[in-house]
Amino acid sequence: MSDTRETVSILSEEFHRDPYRYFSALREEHPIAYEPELESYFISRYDDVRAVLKDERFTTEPLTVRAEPVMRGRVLAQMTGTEHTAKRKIVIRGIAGKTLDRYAPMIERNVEELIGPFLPTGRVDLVNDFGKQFAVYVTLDLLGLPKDDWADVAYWHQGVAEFITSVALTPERRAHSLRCSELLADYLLPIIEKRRDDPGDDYLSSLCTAEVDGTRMSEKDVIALCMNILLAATEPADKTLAQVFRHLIDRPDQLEMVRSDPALLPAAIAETLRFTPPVQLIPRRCSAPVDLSGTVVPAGSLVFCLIGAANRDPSAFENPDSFDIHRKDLDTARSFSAAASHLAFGSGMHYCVGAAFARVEIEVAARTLLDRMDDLSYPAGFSYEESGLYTRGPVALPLEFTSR
Ligand code: 2IO
Repeated sequence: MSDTRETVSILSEEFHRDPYRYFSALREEHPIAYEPELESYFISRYDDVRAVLKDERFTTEPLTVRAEPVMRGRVLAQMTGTEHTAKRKIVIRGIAGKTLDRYAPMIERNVEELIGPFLPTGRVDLVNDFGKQFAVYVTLDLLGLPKDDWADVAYWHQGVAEFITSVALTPERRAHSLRCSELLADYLLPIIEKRRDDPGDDYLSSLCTAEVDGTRMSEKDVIALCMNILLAATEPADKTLAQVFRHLIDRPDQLEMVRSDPALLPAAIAETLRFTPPVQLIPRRCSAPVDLSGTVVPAGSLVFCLIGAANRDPSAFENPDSFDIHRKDLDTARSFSAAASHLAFGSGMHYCVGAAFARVEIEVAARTLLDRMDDLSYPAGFSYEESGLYTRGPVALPLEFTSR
């Protein structure tokens, strides 16, 4: 074991600016790195991260303080045993398999509506003019919630996400997040009450009426699940979409291949998730002493999996720092399932329930946008910047294009 400060502190400005620069040194020299200020271990090797995520001695207990207060109850990832199996099945039913196809037209409509005003101008910031609103729109439509209040929902989502993804929160920001969570719950409650009494054929209604052990979930349980879905569907979506465009624009040959064969888009999305995963940290609590790469992680330790580092481990992916939609070690067909080789959706029993939906969402959005926008480039003088340690994505992605 070693101190992260021997290479770079996870909390330093340099690491935040470009964590990818430090991943090889972490993997090679400090694979189990202790960060004293966070009293946590950071795990960077692919095999170790995979082992942690698949090993139930590493529990999701950290979510009791990180998520539960703003989710107003337990999220799916906190559950185990029969409760977990039953509720995971309820959640997955509406967002996987055959039902998925019916969301494609909805996603396409949202893209057309939101990109429309920018087409005549030939300019759009894919994150701030489009992506953030797009992510909220699709989530609201997915749940069957009205879109009139999208700006409020986006604001509350932001506050709640800040709580879940922070490494340190001031008391003021903490209070703000809790207030956002309360307002979001106040907004959802009457809608949930109505759907319980008078269900439609929407996803939220199915959550409201689904039975666990022969009885419906409590209102509180539905609120928490709904908040969980809202957060998990919205927070990574605009980041992933913007990264797909960035990686392709930066590699015109690969952009051209995707344009001439849109069937390559899933591979481009999977490679984007490997190369720049939107969720960079996954926390666990170690319930027993466990040996990882020759270091014993003591029982009770807080552990963070560095997903971005694991996804660029040369022991798992050849030439890991190059973006290549044709890479052989990233079986696209499996990349949105629990058999994925990249770790962007986690691994093991809490593997992302929304992975298949995410694929459809990003694929339809990217295809529709590519159809509308030709000759993609950045405005003169643009300098790229990312932010976020937990969830991470472009601060902005201003594009110039020819409208089609
Ligand atoms: C919502 C971090 C956006 C999840 C989370 C508290 C639990 C869980 C995740 C992802 C993505 C979010 N954790 N989704 O990492 O549901």
